[in-house]
Amino acid sequence: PDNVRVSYGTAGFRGNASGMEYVFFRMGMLAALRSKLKEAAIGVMVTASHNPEHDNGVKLIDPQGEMLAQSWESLATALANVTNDQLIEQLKQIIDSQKIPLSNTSFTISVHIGLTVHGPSSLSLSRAVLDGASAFGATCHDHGLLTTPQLHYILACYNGGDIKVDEEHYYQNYASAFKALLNVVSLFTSPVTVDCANGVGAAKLTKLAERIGANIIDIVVYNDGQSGKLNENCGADYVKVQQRAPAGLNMEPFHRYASFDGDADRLIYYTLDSDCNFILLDGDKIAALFATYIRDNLKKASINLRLGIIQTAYANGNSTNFLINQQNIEIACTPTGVKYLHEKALTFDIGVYFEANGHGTVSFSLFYLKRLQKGESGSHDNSQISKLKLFLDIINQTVGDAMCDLLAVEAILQDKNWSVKEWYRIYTELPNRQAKVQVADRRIIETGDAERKVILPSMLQPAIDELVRKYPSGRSFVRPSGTEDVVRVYAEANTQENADDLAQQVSLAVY
Ligand code: NG1
Ligand code: ZN
Repeated sequence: PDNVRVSYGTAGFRGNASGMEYVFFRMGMLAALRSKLKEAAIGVMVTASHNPEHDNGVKLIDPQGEMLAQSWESLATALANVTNDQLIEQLKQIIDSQKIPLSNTSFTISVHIGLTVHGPSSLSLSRAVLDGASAFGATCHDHGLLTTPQLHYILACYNGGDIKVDEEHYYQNYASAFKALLNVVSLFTSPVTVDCANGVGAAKLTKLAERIGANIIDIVVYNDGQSGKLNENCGADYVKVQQRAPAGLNMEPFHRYASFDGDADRLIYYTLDSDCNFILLDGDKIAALFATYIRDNLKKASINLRLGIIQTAYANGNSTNFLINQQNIEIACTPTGVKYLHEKALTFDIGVYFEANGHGTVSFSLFYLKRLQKGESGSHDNSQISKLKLFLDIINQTVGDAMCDLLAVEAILQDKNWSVKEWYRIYTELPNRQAKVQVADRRIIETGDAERKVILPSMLQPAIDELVRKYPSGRSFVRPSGTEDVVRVYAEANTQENADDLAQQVSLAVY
């Protein structure tokens, strides 16, 4: 449509599902072209992640399971926005500018597709992707329902030479890795309840839990989609932003609860303390748990490597203080969007990266693997090294994966003999608030310093600074959302009242 402009953002294209077929069709074409260029299979995921049921989205996955290269995001945007009359010309332009060898027939174009919802709109959108890819003669592998990280995993295995890889392979791989690690640590005693946001994660987590065995881990699936709506009053985004449990969940103090988002790439934990206060253990706390666990085991094994945690501006100020000042761990901050965190993580031997909303994973360098192998053949006690090697196997390094991250958290807590109480007490979060403001054009706001400062309009940052000064431990920033037509506001301060107040004041300044 003439008056509609879409753009490939941090989550690909996302929006109201109706009338979006043309975008999905064109992304099928683009995936086929990219496959030809890379001589490797490309993935296309159809999902609206944590967004409401009426939305949908599409994103491309590069050969090793990583996000689409940034240089191609603008090609995706250009292709999605031309009129039908201009489509062929735009495709030709991409083929010429990228030097895509279409006449070379020695490689068969291959596109893998997954989706997270099985409704009519989702099916017709994934059909549009298949049609677009087939238009370039692609062999399409339609995997049907998958979590987003499962498609990333399958694609990486496929391009690594395992062309028979399927969903079952994923369960076998992570279930056996988890069982192997638990042979080294101890057995479970208490269940973990997982809110699956009424999304695809419910069925997939049930399968994974079956492969592991109920005698090893007791996973109780909540919000399996039988009665509730996708992402409605539930799921990781709801719990994180609202700072409350999913609707209807009866919680008991110090039990472990977790939430996935709709496509199971985000994970957060929560519990109640003895006074029944709601306690959130978000991406920051998961990152702190992973990083300190890896660091402690490396230390015991006398291996000295560069470990870093990558955060965004949304990381709680007290998590950053704890990691830098008490744990002496190196921290880097990037703009929002996993691709930026992932890229930065690769500059460390071990890069632990999480967005506060629970999306994250760990990247291990080849150098790290070599050091582990060397350490293993060395003379000293190598139980730490085998733990580290087994821990590595339960991490999905391609992308943040709620199921794998859940197994990793559970394994670490077991190994440390920690309940959720010891975990949440490693530091206390500063009270915080997220808000959003509807403005005429969110793009007039430009940010710098990893989104921690507003550059334009020039009078906004001084106004924020002045407000922040009024609140002890105050911090606040604003940025245009990459997935919604809003400006997001974040504030933290010494008390919840102050954090709420600051968020409101800053929202007014934006407005
Ligand atoms: P935007 O809408 O740009 O804030 C949200 C999340 C990101 C990321 C993307 C993709 C927050 C504050 N923002 O982006 O971290 O996960 O969605 O899904 O959680
Ligand atoms: Zn998601």
